[in-house]
Amino acid sequence: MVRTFVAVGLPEGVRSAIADQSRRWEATLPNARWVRAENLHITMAFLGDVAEAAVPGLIGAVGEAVGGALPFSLEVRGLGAFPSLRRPRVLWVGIVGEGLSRLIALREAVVGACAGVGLPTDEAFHPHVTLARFRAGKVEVVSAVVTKQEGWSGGVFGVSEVVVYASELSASGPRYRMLGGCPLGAW
Ligand code: 3AM
Repeated sequence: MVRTFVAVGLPEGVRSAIADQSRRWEATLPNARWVRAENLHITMAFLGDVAEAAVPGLIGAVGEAVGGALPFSLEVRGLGAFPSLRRPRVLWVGIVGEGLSRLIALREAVVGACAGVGLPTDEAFHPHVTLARFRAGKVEVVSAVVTKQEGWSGGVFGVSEVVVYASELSASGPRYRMLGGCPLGAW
């Protein structure tokens, strides 16, 4: 079995902008587990354990579903917390920009493709990039950082591919391995 998810990766420039800024936020937000720069991404669908033999079919179905969409731009901007600012467990950067509706449509296509190969997901989609996880986030401190950083931007970038990843868990945190890339505008 492979622990699998489908995501939009971020280019190196955006990942390092977020990672550099995260180091500053770390000073005010201790006791958090920060996502490593190379792991920053926008999750579209978490599939959990998938049989190894089903992976090529999954990549093919996602490729078919997203191949008809044209590339578009997004911006990573502003901070927020899940499930809420009153109960912060996850700190995230938001996704904005003219491409947001395109991302939502792309996600629908991905979810449909996954369901088509017997891997349904029924979670709501909240486009975000996870930055850090807290065991018990200090509500006031997290709120202050989120409010102050409302307008912070990690940059604009082009989305031209959806990626199927394996998430390998270990004591030092998850490692994400690309199983297959599904380019936009392929047909
Ligand atoms: O992009 P983020 O970090 O929000 O939280 C996990 C991460 O999302 C999520 O899948 C992404 C890649 O690991 N994830 C992990 N386990 C999950 C689960 N059981 C999950 N999402 C839903 N259900």
